[in-house]
Amino acid sequence: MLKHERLADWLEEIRSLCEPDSLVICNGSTEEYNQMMNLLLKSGAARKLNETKRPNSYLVRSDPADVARVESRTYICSESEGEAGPNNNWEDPETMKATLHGLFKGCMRGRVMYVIPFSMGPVGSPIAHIGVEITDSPYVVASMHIMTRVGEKVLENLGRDGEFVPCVHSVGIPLESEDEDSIWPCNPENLYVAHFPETKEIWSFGSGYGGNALLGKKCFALRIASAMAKEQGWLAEHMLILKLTNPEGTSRYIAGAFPSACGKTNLAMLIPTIPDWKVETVGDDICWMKFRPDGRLYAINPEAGFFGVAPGTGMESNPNAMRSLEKDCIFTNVAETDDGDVWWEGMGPAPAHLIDWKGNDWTPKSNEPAAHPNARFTVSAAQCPAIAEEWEELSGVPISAILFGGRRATVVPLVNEARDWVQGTFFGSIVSSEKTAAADGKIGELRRDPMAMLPFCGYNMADYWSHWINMGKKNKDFLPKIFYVNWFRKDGEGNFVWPGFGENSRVLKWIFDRIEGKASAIETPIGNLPSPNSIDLEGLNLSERDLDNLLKVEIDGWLEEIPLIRDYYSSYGNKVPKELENELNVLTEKLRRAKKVA
Ligand code: GTP
Ligand code: SPV
Ligand code: MN
Repeated sequence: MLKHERLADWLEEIRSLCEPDSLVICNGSTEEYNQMMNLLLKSGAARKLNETKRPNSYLVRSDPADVARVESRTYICSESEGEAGPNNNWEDPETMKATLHGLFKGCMRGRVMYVIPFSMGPVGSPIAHIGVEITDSPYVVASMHIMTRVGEKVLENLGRDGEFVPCVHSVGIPLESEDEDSIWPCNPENLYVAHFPETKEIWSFGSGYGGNALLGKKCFALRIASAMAKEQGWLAEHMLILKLTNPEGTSRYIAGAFPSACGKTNLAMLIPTIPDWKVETVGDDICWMKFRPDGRLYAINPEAGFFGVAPGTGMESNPNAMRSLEKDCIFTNVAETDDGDVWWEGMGPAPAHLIDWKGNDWTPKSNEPAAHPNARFTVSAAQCPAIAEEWEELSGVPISAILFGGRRATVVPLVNEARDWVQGTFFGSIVSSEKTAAADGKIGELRRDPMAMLPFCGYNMADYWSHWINMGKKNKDFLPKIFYVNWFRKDGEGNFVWPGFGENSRVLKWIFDRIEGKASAIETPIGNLPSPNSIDLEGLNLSERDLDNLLKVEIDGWLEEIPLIRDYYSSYGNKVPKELENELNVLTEKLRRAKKVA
């Protein structure tokens, strides 16, 4: 049996609390995966897709009330409210524990308690960490197989007393003997996604979907890991990692933070439209970074798979994603075609008839989308044709540039280079973005989402900014360059001005050449913008007017932004690092001067 005493004791504690019928320790095998999928087929939650068209793949439909992360029910339970900060919902740890114990008491009756030992990061990497998720959902077990490294190798690595993050999950619906199970059991009225950063524990109740339930992802790899990273001097970020190679064969690694459903997967898998440049994928959502003794910042992708947004993904926009999805996939809340394949908005022309994500008939005349806007695919990263050969390198890859971005129709230019790490941290801290369907709430509303971490920072955001500033102070020699990018500017008619997707390679090229000291830039009040003609626009049909729009310094727009940033900063009281306050003052001063001259 288990040689790790603390793990064994904890399993016993949770077993006696949740009262499952039985307990299974998962080994991560294909057989186990197939068993889980068979359970989902039997319950009606999953359908097997056409074996010829989409081998070994499944379509799962969740309950329509359980389709995205629920930020309003996500808690950081640190000792004091100040430590959690205004960026988080806070509850006193003891109070939350009492609530959770009430909810979890007997919650797995009639069900199996699965125990999933998993590693975030390649087993044995000095940047990796181990977790153990307890769950009563076969969908979660199957998804964790794809998204993390599961099994005996992890237990071996844990040994007798290794560190692990305990993660407890239940869909929150016990099955009494006479009950018939729901197809997708969940308990939205009593939903809690609770984190205890001091004791490094995660408890999640009532949802079976995505970031609420696959606890290795946002809960561990971002919220708990960000707290660990602060204590231990590293960075846990909501970032993609890509490898960019120029025509001469020189490669650089770039990380990029964009809010949920704002383009990380797409950028990570991009196929350049400029000749002889190459992008390969290291990660598409989460990035853990540590300084090594050589002074460079090294990154790993702690995940083993992609849980990507399906709508908008097509052969036009993201062929590498489409090719990753040809087999061995789980699709959740997409539409089903008459021949047993999948479809979603943005994949291509709509078929004349579909079964929509809720299981209803759908035709192009229907008023609602066929796939839920937050429909997702779950697939092993190894299946991506553009995966970089070093994506599982134990020591990680050295990062040369960090990008911050969001969805902004105005004000923020296509690309803007920070003069140094402090200004780069300032850029990250002021990112705002239009809300997407990845979380509950009003779509399109502009909100601050600093470093794309607003929903994922496991402690006070202002302390996190200080941590960023400190990381830069300690390691001055080879700091990555930082850029603020925006693919989402719109014209007066509401159309995107920049074509985006593969064309973003033009911006990546400029960034690469800035790292190499080749491309030129002009100093402006807001940062270093590309000088005229320094972005390669060869072969792109972009009008002079559009280019001006993309690269202009909107002095009035920025001046209007200043008081909003000031208000946002002051919501953190006096905790905002003085370096960032200073950046804001310098920016204000420069804008005022520029306005006078104009
Ligand atoms: P999470 O998995 O939620 O963290 O999201 P993500 O950041 O990986 O987002 P993803 O790449 O899946 O993009 C989500 C949406 O943004 C899709 O609908 C894309 O079509 C759209 N998108 C991505 N890149 C671009 C771009 O360069 N331009 C435009 N206009 N849209 C884009
Ligand atoms: C996000 O919302 O940023 C995601 C999807 O990557 S989820 O795993 O559901 O959080
Ligand atoms: Mn994400």
